[in-house]
Amino acid sequence: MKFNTKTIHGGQQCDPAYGSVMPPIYQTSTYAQSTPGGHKGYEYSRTHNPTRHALENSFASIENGKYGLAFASGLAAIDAILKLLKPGDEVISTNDLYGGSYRLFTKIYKDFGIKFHFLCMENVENIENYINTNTKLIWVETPTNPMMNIIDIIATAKISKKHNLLLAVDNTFATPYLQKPLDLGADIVMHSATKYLGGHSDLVMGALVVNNKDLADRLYFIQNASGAICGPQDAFLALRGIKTLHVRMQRHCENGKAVAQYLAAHPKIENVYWPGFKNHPNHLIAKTQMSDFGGMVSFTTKGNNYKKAIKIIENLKLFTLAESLGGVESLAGHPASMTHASIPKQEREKIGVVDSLIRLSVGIEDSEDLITDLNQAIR
Ligand code: P1T
Repeated sequence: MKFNTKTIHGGQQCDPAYGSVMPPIYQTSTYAQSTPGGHKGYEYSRTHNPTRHALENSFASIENGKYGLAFASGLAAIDAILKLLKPGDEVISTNDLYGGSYRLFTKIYKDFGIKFHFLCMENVENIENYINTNTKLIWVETPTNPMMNIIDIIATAKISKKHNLLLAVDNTFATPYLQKPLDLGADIVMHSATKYLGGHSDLVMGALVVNNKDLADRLYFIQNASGAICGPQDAFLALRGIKTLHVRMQRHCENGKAVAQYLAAHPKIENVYWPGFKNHPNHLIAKTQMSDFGGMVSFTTKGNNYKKAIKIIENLKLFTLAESLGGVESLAGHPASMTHASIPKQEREKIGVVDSLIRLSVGIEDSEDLITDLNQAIR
């Protein structure tokens, strides 16, 4: 099955009870048993739920993986990965990543005895300098949030395999429409399904997909033991969202390109971060591992002017100022005070998250309207 077909049919079957084409919302916590253990495959909804199961199959299918897991949020999915580790273990992570992931690493798991090294992975050779016998996991986000850096997944996977480490890739920005980390050698692919997979800004959810049975069993154990599962209503909504992922992503990419090109030509704009530009430092890697460049664009105002950046954000009418991304509607955010506020200013600025940085999640409206809106706000 090819990708577009998988978004609609992958891992899915008509409901065996009445043939309903969409999986019913099994809004139940528990399941009748005829005798202890005599059930139809479902005992308790923290462990299994048919609607969630259909979604987990869909996650696995679109990421070309064998096992999918759905969680209550993207961070709950990352939390499950970190629970594979033990005190004393070390993690090597991208230094430019979602602020909430950084907060989970440094404010929760650091206190449980796990050591994190944050580094620029644009030069993957850098990773080997930090590997020692305690290293267990490499954490990669690509494209990165919000600087749109690209990390070479194939090259990183070679290093992780050589040293027998796990490689986890946060594929939230790219989605499997653009990039399939498991095919490129990653062990775990992770999503904030809140974003493009759900696609309509109406749910909060996380996803993991793996190929290795032992790893899947350990993660299913953690999912059940810790209990950060998503509910059946949200599973239904995510399934519905995934069915249009390919058509939405196509438009996100077209509009992202139009907006990035408009901004790059604007005299009041300093830097535009979008991996589709030929002069983006990792453009060639992006071209190799992604099929297009996505709908996320970040930019700074001329002279790194914070006040002007805030004025632009306040003046936008069609772009809504809000946290999050990946919905059909366009959003604008101010990473320094919003999504990345939990990263200390000094650390933030080292990676380019300056106070004048604006991040756009370019939606699937008419691009002319989006550009008209940006134009009036910048003017
Ligand atoms: O919000 P949640 O579903 O828990 O997902 C966390 C997360 C993980 N990884 C990436 C790359 C993300 O962007 C996010 C969430 N990001 C935002 C809310 C945001 O506006 O950037």
